[in-house]
Amino acid sequence: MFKKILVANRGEIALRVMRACKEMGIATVAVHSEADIDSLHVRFADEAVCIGPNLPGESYLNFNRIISAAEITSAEAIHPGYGFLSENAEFAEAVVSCGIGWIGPSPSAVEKMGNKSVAKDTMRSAGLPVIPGSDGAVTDEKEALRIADEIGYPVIIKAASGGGGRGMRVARDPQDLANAILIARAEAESAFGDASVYLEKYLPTPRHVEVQLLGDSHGSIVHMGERECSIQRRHQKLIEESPCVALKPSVRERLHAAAVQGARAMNYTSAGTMEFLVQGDEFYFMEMNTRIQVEHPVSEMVTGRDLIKEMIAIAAGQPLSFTQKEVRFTGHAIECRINAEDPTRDFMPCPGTIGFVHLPGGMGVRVDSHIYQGYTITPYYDSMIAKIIVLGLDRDEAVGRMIRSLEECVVDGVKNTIEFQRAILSAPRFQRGELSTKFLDGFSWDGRTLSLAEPVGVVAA
Ligand code: MV4
Repeated sequence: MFKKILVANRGEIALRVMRACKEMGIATVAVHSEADIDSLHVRFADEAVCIGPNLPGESYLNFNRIISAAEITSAEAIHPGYGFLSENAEFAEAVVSCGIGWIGPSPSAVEKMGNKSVAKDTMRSAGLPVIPGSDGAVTDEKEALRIADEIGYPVIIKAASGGGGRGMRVARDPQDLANAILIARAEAESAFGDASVYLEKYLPTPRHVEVQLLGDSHGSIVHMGERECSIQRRHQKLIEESPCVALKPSVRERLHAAAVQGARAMNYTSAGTMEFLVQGDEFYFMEMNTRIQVEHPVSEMVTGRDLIKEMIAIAAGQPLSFTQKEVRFTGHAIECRINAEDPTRDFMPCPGTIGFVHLPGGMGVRVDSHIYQGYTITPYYDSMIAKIIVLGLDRDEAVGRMIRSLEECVVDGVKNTIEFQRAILSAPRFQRGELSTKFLDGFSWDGRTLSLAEPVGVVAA
């Protein structure tokens, strides 16, 4: 096992990784920017190295400085957390070529899944259901028109190098399509340096359901169940839960089996997530994330297993500590992300110094957060300040427990999304489980009352 690990991240996820290391008896190295000198991850670590100024490019995204910090401190492995360099295949490759352990999937898996069109082709070949559309990228208009005609309108154009909702465009008819392709290609070129786009049938009210996977270097693949992440705003997830209430047992079983089959086809190692769109009883592979995700605690709560510890053990060459049969699913977990943003001002980030803070506790409540009284949130990084995760015997208990936890929560000094989250959890439609990726389309919030637009074609569990 590694004796020392460098955590190439900041905020709550850096703490999360270090907590796992501590429990495993592994020493930790923090890296930090100048802006983060007073951050909890720096204090929490056994050693800390300042790697540069505030902007991510000069610090958390700087290959050489991070690898040098690992070399100086004799760290044997690097955990990248999420965001920053976690899905950068070149960085993973650089780490490995310096003889440092990479706590993540192989660089080739990261690269393959990084191209969404290649990922889709890979999973189609592995026998997974994919959304009807083009085989690979489309370049000419004639071909696009022919494919759209075949699958029917509306269609969606996605950037191959996109993901997370960036670079998408919907076309409702053939007149729309030619224009949409031109715009999508131009946007993709300027945003990702890659103009390639692919086409698929547009699903009107899908649910976003993802499967948590773990693979070891001995060929074992297990799933840790699914998470429903349909409640999002501008492709930022706000609430995640497990299990997904919309899946009947036979569909859930097929979904899990498909995800495992896909991971097996690419000899996947480490933690990963396969994202699907679910419409009715049909599910379709969409993307695979080759990192630990923000919402991973939801799966930890329902299984009682530590995903970060497993990632570390896998990177050290150990087999998974359990088999699929040993994974037992208990109860219902929900996570709310709390951001330092003003929901009455289009979720504008609100940096500032935290005054009084009280984070919730009690039975079945987990809080993953890096804030403390007197901590200053800088404008340089993500605005998430806490994740509240609850476990209940069933969904109703989890919803009640989350509302109670949000009511207990006090974060003075910065505008935040606690009240907004409480309003969503209290909405009858949320409580009935009538979720889709359109849940928040057209909502309004005045700081007290949440109004949701009329849903179309969304059904409860
Ligand atoms: C779709 C779709 C409907 N039909 N693809 C958005 C994120 C990106 N990864 C893919 N996304 C979507 N792809 C087809 N064929 C609707 C979305 C989508 C969405 C997906 C998941 C979570 C939230 C979403 C919000 C809007 C649109």
